[in-house]
Amino acid sequence: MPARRSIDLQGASTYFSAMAKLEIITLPDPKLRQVSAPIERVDDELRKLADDMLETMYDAPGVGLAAVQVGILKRLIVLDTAKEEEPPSPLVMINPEIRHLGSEMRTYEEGCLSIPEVRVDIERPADIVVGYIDKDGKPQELKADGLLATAVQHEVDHLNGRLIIDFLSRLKRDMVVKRFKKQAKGDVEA
Ligand code: GNR
Ligand code: NI
Repeated sequence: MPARRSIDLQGASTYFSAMAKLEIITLPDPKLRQVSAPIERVDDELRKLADDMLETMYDAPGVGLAAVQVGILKRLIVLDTAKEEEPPSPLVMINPEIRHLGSEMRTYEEGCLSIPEVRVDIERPADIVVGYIDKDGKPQELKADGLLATAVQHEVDHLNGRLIIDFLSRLKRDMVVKRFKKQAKGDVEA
């Protein structure tokens, strides 16, 4: 009888599994107000989650996505702010930490996949330095400006339970929340 090589299936289910689109949670889901927990190990399961989040983000489409938006309270964000004519440049940031905020400010009209159809003008620092752990578990530091600087701040806000409506007046914020609560109950289409 010829000897047969045994096949090690350890980790195979994650290794071979196809990417999957995840469901994005929306206002007023209370998870969006929770603080996400630091990640302690970078393993295949986490890399799979990051890939699934990227697929979900590209499908939406969006320029960033925080794990909490797919219901997972971990400090993981994905981003891609490349323009349509540019090649894709997916970024995965584990435990992102903003280390420096520049003094120059810039206003962007921000949207959020968890608050569909709402846009808010938000003034934030134009330049930042963000530290994070990459998919290989290596510490990285990145200087960002433009849309990427804005998106990183938007995503890190998500990890701290902060949303774009928090930049509105209380009256306007309450109006948005009320509308989404009503929608969630299935009352109306507005
Ligand atoms: O897709 C998105 N667009 C966007 C535009 C301006 C500033 C921030 C963003 S992030 C948003 C996707 C999202 O909700 N990420 O959390
Ligand atoms: Ni968002």
